[in-house]
Amino acid sequence: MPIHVITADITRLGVDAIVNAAQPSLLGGGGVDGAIHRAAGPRLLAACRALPQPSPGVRCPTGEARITPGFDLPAQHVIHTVGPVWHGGSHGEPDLLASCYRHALQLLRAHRLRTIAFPAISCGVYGYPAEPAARIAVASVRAELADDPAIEVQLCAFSESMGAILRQALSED
Ligand code: AR6
Repeated sequence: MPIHVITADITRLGVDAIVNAAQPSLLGGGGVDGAIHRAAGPRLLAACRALPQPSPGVRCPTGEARITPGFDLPAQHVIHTVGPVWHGGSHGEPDLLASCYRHALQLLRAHRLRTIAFPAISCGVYGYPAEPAARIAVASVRAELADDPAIEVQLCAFSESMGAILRQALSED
């Protein structure tokens, strides 16, 4: 179960699926979400709009994931997940963040895909501190994939500092 840390623009990666750190509406936003929608083209927004809404305006509850094609992206698919907004850490944030990684990998498997790249979910606009978020990313990917050597995971930082934090988390046991 290889896990790699890379520093890159996730929209450039030709993997089976890139993960989007979205908001519950799945209708786009700033940060990596905005970058993915721009690079994927307008068909991505149309595909997101077409997803069912379990409650008004919510296509993906926090901690869950949904899959669409990648359209104009080099990646075949986008797995949209909604990370928790950081409210100090005692409002279920760690469990919800772990749930994002778990659900994304479960969708990857369900669609018989093999390679996936994750951005640092919740670490931008949603304010999750980078070090604990990186430890959760590594631990939840390891836990979910312990029995699956076929899946290849890239943890994709957008800055050298986030890359260093992810590499540190990966080196801890
Ligand atoms: N490639 C890889 N990582 C990126 C890229 C990129 N092109 N662009 C940004 N990042 P954020 P969140 C990093 O704010 O905190 C949106 O408006 C970024 O440096 O994108 O989960 C949504 O619509 C940071 O480390 O996502 C939601 O409203 C990480 O991606 C909200 O923001 C996540 O930052 C979600 O907030």
